[in-house]
Order: sequence, then C-alpha cells, then structure tokens
Amino acid sequence: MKITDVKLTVVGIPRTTGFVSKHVIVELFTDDGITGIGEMSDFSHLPRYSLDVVDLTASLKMILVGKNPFDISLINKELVSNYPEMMFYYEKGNFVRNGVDAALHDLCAKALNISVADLIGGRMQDKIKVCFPIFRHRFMEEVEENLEVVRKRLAQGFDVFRLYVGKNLDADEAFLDGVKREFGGKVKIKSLDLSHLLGWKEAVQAVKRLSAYDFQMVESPALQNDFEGLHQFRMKMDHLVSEHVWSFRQLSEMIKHDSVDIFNISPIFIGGLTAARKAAAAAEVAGKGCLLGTTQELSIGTAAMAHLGASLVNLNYTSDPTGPELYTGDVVKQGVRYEDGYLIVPGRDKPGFGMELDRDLIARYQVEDLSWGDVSVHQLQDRTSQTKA
Ligand code: GAE
Ligand code: MG
Ligand code: MG
Repeated sequence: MKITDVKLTVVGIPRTTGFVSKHVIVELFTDDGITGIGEMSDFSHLPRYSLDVVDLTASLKMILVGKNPFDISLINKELVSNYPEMMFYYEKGNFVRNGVDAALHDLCAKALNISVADLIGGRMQDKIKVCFPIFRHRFMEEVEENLEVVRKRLAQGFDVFRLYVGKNLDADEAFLDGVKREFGGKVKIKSLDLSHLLGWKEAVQAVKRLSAYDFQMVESPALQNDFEGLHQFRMKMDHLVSEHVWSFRQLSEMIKHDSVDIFNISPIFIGGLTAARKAAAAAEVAGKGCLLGTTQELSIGTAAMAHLGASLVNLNYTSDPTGPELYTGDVVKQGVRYEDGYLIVPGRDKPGFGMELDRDLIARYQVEDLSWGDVSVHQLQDRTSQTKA
C-alpha cells in the first residue's frame, strides 16, 4: 500500500465560551482506496502567526506521497527532521506531526480491520476518567457564571473539574469556596493549572493561599522549561505536581531534575501518538505518574487520545480531553461519547479511530485559512471570549 495524496481542510469551530478554535483535518489517501484521517487540533494558540496551509500541503505531499503508511517510525523520523522540536509548549510543528501521525495510525488500523487501540498494544481500559475545565477567572462576575458551568456539567455526570488560576486570586478563591459550599464532596477539583504564568516562588504564594480548599495536583507552577523551579516548588509543597510534555529534551530534563510527579501527555503537544507512547513509556520507566492532557480536540483528535489511553499501562490519574463537549460543532458523523464523567473508547467493531467524516459538517465549518481574527492576548491565554482588558 502506498500513500497517493494528502488533503488538509481548515475548520473554525466556536466553543460554548464563545472562543473560536481553528483546526486542520488531515486526509491521507492510498492506492488501496483506504483513507486515514487525523486532526491538527487548535492552532488558535500563541504565538500569533499562522501556517500557510497551501504550502504545508505541498511540503507534506513531498514527504508522504509514495511512502508505505506502515513505515510509521521512518515517517516520524522524517517528520521530526522537517518539523523539529522547539522546546515550546504550543509549538505548531508538533501539531503538524501529530495530525499526520494520527492519520497514519487510522490508515494502518483500517487496512488491518482493527481499532487503533488494538494496533498499539491492546485495551487496558475501555473508558477514561476525565475532568471538565473551568477557564481562568479574570473578573469577579465570572465566578457565578462558572458555578453555573459546574451545576450544568455535574448534572451531565462530570463530577471532577480542573481550574485555571493565577490572574485573579480573589475570584479563584471565591469560586473554590462556592464549589465547597454548594457541592461539598459531590464535586472534586483535580488540579489548579497555573499555565506557566507565574515564576515558581509566586506560584508557591498563590497555591498556599488556595490550599484551604481540596485539590489533588498543581499544574505548570513555574515558567516554561524552568526544570529546577518546578523541583523547588515540588519540594516546598505537599500537592502533586504535573507538567505538560512538549519535547523529549524537556521530558528528560524533568526526569533529571525530579521536577514533577505526573507527566501530562497529549499527542498534540509532543507531536503524535508515536511520540506520546514514548513519553508514557519514559514516565513508566522513571516511576512517574501519567495522565492524558488536551488542547481541546474535536472528535477525531479526542478519539485518537481515547485509543492511546486505552492502551496505556500507567494511566493513573484523571485525564483532561473534553473538547467535543466544549465545541458547539464537530466534523464527524458520530462523535466520541462521554458517560458519567468518562470518555468512552470507541469499540473494537469500528476500525481505525472509529470516526467518519461528515462532508456537510465540514462544509459548514470550513474556513479559508489559519489567519487570526481580532482576538486579545488575554482571550488566547484564558480561552474565553471575554474581551475586557
Ligand atoms: O494547560 C492545559 O491543561 C490546557 O488544556 C491548555 O493547553 C488549554 O489552553 C487548551 C485549550 O485550548 O483550552 O489548549
Ligand atoms: Mg495545563
Ligand atoms: Mg488548545
């Protein structure tokens, strides 16, 4: 089997918060008539420059056309030469590699008539516990809106939440207080996510202040790539520390510096399922915990993570992928499902990721390119439509 063509389609899909994320849907065609699909999810992150999708399609064709899609390691090696690791969390080259590697997995599993989970090691679990995100408070008036999000999502079965903090600690505290008063033990806060906004010492102050409330872990409580700062934070505080993984070099530095307890692994940020599996194996070898993070993918990207999570032996903390619940639309016939706060791994009866593109939906959400609209740095950092300065 050989890859014969590559197609990239840009879609822009609003979230329930009003924030619009742009994604690229990848299709790899073959001489066997089988098509693999993948997703380069959520390009709407800083830095504010955009890839030229026409140019990207031409480059990917040069790399992929004529290749056997089962040569996943070889293709990944070429992809990393062309879109190298940059030691940056939102590096767009990683998003590109992720979309292609996902489509390769979907393609190979379809060719074998098995699911991707079965292709990459089999199923350790059929469902993955996830938490719902509460985006960062900047204003007091957002506290009540976010408590309403908790009410609504709890009614749907999401009983674990994670909270972005660090821009308005009064509001962060008021929210945690509101959750404790109204829901008591019915709602759990998995993590406080500082998103690298504060240096580790300021992060210590912030987290100490919020420690009157229950939460399991603190995420990204230091500036990006401050491995020693993360270690200092971890030694000072009782809570578990988690950090995203965005390059193998960064991963190995975090192991060397004993920076974290838990690696937050997302294929999008480490550049594909192949790379994410290596990161999970590194966590296992280093005796660290592991959870699946998210950029908030559509159903194809989320299904890819569900298959990855299904196959992991060390997925030992609540994971993050809830994209399909956050977006107001999608591009597949039947999206991934959530039940009682679990992401359901698509079944063995569905080859590949178990997702089928819906051409009408693609046409509805398709946009010209990845260019940026009128959006502020705050909106990009905090993922809200809130335009106030
Ligand atoms: O830091 C996180 O855990 C996030 O999921 C973060 O990356 C978000 O900004 C996410 C989003 O678009 O909401 O990518
Ligand atoms: Mg995070
Ligand atoms: Mg994102």
